[in-house]
Parts: sequence; C-alpha cells; structure tokens
Amino acid sequence: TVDSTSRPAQSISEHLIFVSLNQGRNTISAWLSECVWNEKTGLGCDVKDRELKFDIIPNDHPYHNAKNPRTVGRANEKLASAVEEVKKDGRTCLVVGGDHSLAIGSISGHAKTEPVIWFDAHADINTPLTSLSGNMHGQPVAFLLKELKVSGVPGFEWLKPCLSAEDIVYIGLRDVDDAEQPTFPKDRQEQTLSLNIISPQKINKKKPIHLSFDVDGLDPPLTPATGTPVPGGVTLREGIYVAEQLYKTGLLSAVDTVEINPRLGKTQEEVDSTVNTAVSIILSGFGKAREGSHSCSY
Ligand code: 4U7
Ligand code: MN
Ligand code: MN
Ligand code: MN
Repeated sequence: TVDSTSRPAQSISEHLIFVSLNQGRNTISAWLSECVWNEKTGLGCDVKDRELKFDIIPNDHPYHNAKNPRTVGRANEKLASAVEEVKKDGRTCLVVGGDHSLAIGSISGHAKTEPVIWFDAHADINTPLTSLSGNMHGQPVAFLLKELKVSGVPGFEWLKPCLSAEDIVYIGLRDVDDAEQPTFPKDRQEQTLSLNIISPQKINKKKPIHLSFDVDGLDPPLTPATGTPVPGGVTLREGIYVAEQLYKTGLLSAVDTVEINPRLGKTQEEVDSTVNTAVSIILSGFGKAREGSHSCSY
C-alpha cells in the first residue's frame, strides 16, 4: 500500500491488481509504479497492489475448440473473487494482464456493472464451438453473455453469465469473424443479438462502468507488442480522449488492460512504445488531464 501525502485525497482511490502468469512484476507494473505511486511524479493516488498467482492445470485437454479451459477457468475464478473484494472495499479496480480471457473473471467479479466498454479490434464473442483458433482470449464476451448460454466448460463451473448484449459498447471494432457476426447460430437455432458498436446513451447511464481495454484496439504502430494486431485502429489521441471522458463521468469502476505482451516486441523500442501507450491510457482513465492538472511525466 502506498499512501499519498503530497496531494489532497482523490475522490476515487485506485486499486491495482497486477496479473502476470507466474512471472513476477512485469514491465508495465514497473512503469505504473513510477507513474501512479510515485508521490512527486504520479497522480498521488492511494494504491493497494496485489499480485495473483495462477496454477497451470495438467492434462488440460480442449473443450471442443477451447484450449486450456481448466487453467483459464480456475485463474478467472481467482480473479473474480479478487475483483469482488476490491469492489467491496469501495475501490476502483485496475487489472493488468495478461490476455483478454481475464475479462471473464474481472467482469464477473465486478458483477452488477453495466455498461461494459469493450475497447478492441475484435469482438471476442467466439464460443468453444465456433472459435477457429481455439484461443480463449477470443471468447470472453461469449462466456459473459446470458444470451449465449455457454456452459459445460471444465474450469468454469463457478461462472454465471452476467451481461446482456445491450450492456456492451464496442470501440475500435474492425475484425469480426464470420461466426461472430451479430446474427449467428446458437444451440443450433438462429438468434439475433443487437450489439452496440458505440452508443453514447450507455455511457450516460448513471451506473458503474467497466472498461475492458485491449491494446490492439489502438493502431498497431502504437502497441506493436501484442498478439493479434489489426491495421486501421484508434489513434492515441482518440484513445486518450475516450479514457479522459470515462474518467470525467466519475463512474469508471473497473478497468482491464490486456493483450500487452512484452515478449512479442521485436525490439526494446516496440516493447517500450506498447507499455508507454498503455500507461498513458490508464493514467488518463485515472485522472491525468492533458491540460496539466497533474504532473506525471508520462
Ligand atoms: B483479442 C480471433 F480468429 N477472432 O478468435 C480468434 F481472428 O482478445 C482473434 O481481442 C481473437 O486479442 C483476438 O482467435 C482476441 C481470430
Ligand atoms: Mn480482446
Ligand atoms: Mn483484440
Ligand atoms: Mn490479441
């Protein structure tokens, strides 16, 4: 825990959960501690840091196309309880990942929250039956939606889908698989989901907001160290604007920052630009204003 003594108390306090798969402190948490915790250069927020460790479950055979279901399911169960504790504590929750499958736990732990802002190039609404890659990071929205009734996945016995399609607002969406189209087969029946690409009324609702921020929503040169880059993304200026506006609602209650993978950077420069970009978005979401009300140097 770091207490800020150099600034008056913030109206919201920040709670960080650093999620890194048994790797200890990762690059982004090191940057963040400089930016957010440091009394002189940071936002001066009261931060409680918490690191989760996850088990790799042996013989974790695929469930239909979904790979590593038990490992991902148990990790998300742990994350969901951690997020729930953070919210009971009255804090804002920041989860630093890790891939986007962590949104299953993060959003479940946040529970009655709507809307969810899904900032992403992808819809992440494949199911274990429709996914062509089998990667769980392409499936979290499907797991969370009541309408889709994904069930029977080993490792996810604890999960109760908590979102309706109308609770989700997509920003940055530009790569949707055929099987993810708003009309697609479900339990062998045709079902239509009305998904909002972006709907400002949702943000105007006076309900806590969950921002699930996949860095690949941004344009690839900004965040090259990520697994599935798609050209033509959101600019840094636009991304920061979205984060600032969400902060200004006073309703931003939990944030996931996902798909930052330092190992995928081809050079140190690529890693740095990915992390710096993610950090600047996070800081804007937590109150850093471009007009300079804070002195953070990032
Ligand atoms: B991310 C993909 F097929 N749709 O399911 C899939 F294109 O969390 C990509 O948004 C998923 O980064 C991307 O594997 C998941 C693919
Ligand atoms: Mn994603
Ligand atoms: Mn994505
Ligand atoms: Mn990705």
